[in-house]
Amino acid sequence: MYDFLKKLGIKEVNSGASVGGEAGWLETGGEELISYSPIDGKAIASVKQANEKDYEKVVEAAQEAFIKWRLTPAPQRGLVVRDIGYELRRFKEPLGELVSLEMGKIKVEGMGEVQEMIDIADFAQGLSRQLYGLTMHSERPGHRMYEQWHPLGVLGLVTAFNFPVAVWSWNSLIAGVCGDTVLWKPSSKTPLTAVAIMNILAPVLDAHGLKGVFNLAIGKGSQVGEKMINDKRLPLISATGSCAMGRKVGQAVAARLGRSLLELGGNNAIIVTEDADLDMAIRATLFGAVGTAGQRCTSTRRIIVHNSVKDKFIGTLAKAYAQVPIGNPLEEGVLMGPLVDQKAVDDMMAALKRVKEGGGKIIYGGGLASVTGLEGGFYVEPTLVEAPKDLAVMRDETFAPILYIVGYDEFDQALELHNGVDQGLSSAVFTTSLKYSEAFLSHAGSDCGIANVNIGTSGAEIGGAFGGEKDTGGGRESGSDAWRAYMRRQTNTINYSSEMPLAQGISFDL
Ligand code: UN1
Repeated sequence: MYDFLKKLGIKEVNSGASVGGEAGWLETGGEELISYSPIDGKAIASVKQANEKDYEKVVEAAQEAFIKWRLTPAPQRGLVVRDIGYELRRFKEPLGELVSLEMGKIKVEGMGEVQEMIDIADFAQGLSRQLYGLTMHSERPGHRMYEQWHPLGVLGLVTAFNFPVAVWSWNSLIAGVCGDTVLWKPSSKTPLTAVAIMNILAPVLDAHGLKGVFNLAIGKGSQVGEKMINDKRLPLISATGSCAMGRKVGQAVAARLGRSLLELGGNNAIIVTEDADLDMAIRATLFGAVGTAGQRCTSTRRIIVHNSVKDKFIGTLAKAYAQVPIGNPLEEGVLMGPLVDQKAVDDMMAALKRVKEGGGKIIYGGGLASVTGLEGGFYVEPTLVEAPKDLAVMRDETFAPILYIVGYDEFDQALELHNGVDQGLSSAVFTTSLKYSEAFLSHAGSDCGIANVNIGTSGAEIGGAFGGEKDTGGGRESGSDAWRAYMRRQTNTINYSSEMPLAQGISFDL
């Protein structure tokens, strides 16, 4: 066993459900789930999953805790989150390493992910004193109007494998200062990072005497996930994953008139104009498309490049691709680790088959990559495709390092191609022209939730609201005023006069 696993309290067999604190682990009754590392395909450790009964216990604990937690003053809730931030700082390296081991991103990216957690903890603590509502001028004399934000209840949180810990923190730490309690179902591909988080949290929760505020239930869809989306006791479901998953979650939650916050697929493009700084564009593209082996929601999947610079762009990028060190993500110097599992490899190969059928040309890569000593791992080559404008597979999000390159002549045409997909998460333009950059950011420009100039599509800071439009689901998480999704707004009108005037000037006297 790796040393960092011990530091994080990972055992050979771990409980899959916790209601917080050292003693909060449940004796779970579900099936055992083995977590395999994509690095070598070998088992790391396992989790005894939660079954329906365990799920029930965890929801009840979360509900019970909410009754008290919602009355704890928000700045005091902020202090708990602050202490979680301190612990995350202490465990940044081992947790980053575990993320790397369990999902395959390179160690610096794993640590970067933990840094996002630390940053959001700081943000959330500040926010705990700034959950502001507006005041309005009443149209009636002697009346006052204002709005206040109340805690919502138990948040049901479903996270994906690719950011197994950061997305937990964006949701849980913000929801936590908002006065909600949280029931977390992590991806079954990354159960151990979830166990590690609960272990890191345990001493903080114990020190503050908290149980049931931050809860975990690792389990099968039928025993945990399905239950959550249909459970009226969870007023908000926040889910990250594919568009197909989001459609299912969104419909189930809507059917019970619950709220959902969806952060789904992206099909992120960069427009490279004729006057762009190509060196910057290439560097951003490389990180965006090859980083995390193309497994970020924000990964760059399409380049829409002006035809006058297309060949140069492709030539330089192909050279850069040939130099990408592929291998064990825990080793220094490696820039691309494996895909998460065999299915991800199969999906990539199926997409490349469709590329060929649709008349696309593979300029670089396209195959599996072998790493000596790690034959059981899921390594692929980063792949560049020169694509005709109407290549059907380019419209889908394939969670793999495939980058489609399309040429254009007029900027309007580039925008049309850019917006001509179902997803709307992240986007960027590389240009030195004010005209293009403003057009890209205008109402008629990018239709995505994130639009950048001379910055790539991935690697967003936590301070902004994160999420996208169209099939990306419309949800916003993390910074700015994304906290509002985790609270309920109440409009209050107070009459301090001795009269009873009605609004809209209505008279209703006998
Ligand atoms: C995700 O892929 O689900 O902007 C989140 C980024 C990261 C978060 C990605 N800060 O790439």
